[in-house]
Amino acid sequence: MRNNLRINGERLSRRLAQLATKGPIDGGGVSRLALTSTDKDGRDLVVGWMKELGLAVSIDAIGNVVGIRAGQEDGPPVMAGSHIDTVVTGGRYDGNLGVLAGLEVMETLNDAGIVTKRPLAVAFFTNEEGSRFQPDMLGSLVFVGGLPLDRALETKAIDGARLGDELTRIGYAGPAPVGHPSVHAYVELHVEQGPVLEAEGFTIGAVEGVQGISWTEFTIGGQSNHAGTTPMRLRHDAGYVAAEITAFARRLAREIGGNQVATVGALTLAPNLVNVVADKAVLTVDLRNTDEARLQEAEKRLFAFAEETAKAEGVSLDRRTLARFEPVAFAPDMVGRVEAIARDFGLPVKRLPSGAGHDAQMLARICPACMIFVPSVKGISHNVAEYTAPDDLTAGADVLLRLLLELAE
Ligand code: HGY
Ligand code: MN
Ligand code: MN
Repeated sequence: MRNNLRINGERLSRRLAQLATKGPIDGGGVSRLALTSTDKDGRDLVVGWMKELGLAVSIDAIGNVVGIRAGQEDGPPVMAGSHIDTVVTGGRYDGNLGVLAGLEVMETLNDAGIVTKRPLAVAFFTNEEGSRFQPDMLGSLVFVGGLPLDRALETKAIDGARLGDELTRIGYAGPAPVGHPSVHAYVELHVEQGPVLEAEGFTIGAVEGVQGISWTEFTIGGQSNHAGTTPMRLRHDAGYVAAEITAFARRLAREIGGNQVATVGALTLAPNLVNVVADKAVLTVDLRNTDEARLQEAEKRLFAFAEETAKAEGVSLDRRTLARFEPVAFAPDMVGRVEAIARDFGLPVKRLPSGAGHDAQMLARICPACMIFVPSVKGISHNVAEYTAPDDLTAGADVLLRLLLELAE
């Protein structure tokens, strides 16, 4: 009976569409930055669904929300989860799919009258995206004891807000303690957000791990001056140094090759005027690689270049690490199960690393964890055009259902 159990794809797609009405933006995307009022709206909707499904909902002191479905026995739950905060130009699947597919599994089990031996849980973690508050995966990092709660609460947003104040403002500073809760195993269903599965004709990704992430913020202090009267040899142009670092990051990724990626996603100049030499520049550099040694080499070369260029231009240079996570490998036997279950369902499946960071990489610190990917059309994500076909959503959620049932027995 259990082997024939499948989720209700219609119902899953309906929930995804409903959640996407919280913070909707043109083009069918979503803007639900962590701990904003739209994040609260999304949280309230999902918590309401958790309660409707009979889950015992707990909210911890960093705003992580866990809905528990009782098993025949007590003990650490088998958890499905992800995040419902998005980037400003977000799609409706990134993170949301993993949480709503977890709910769909619960409802499917409710409909079938199945009670698993171990308890099951569905979780969403605070500030996975790391767009508003850094680092990314902040909530799950606190959940596993990787970041002290009081430090996390003091985190300042890019808009200046204090994380703890925002948590209180939206009513999600919960009573549950944080740090090392017991979880039996963790499975996260997520859209690939890259081009591999679609390009190679696979439906399921058995994710072997997550690549290393290095986020650095550079602050450059120059001298504002008249754009017309100041000879080039007398300039201390913060904007020029920021541009050099940006171009260098691209060259660096090309030279290192392999999986190396480099992104300057945020760049602000001051006073940001057409006829004034910039006296201040703030930019972020996102470096990633599946190989830790290569990632360290990339950081070393970037920092050396930035320092040299700043010195030659006679500007000051400060550097701040916003996030730094080494590559993580998922539990090999669980990766193997994702692959075997996909094959069982007749779904073409491929093993691959994750280019994006995920809460699963934090849960892997306290329990066996793995991820299931489904294809992203044209590999697009962090973009309103993010899309995954309903059949692929359903296929991924069916693999999640089967794996959770196995782990919960
Ligand atoms: O940046 C990331 O990889 C994720 O979207 N937080
Ligand atoms: Mn995500
Ligand atoms: Mn994301």
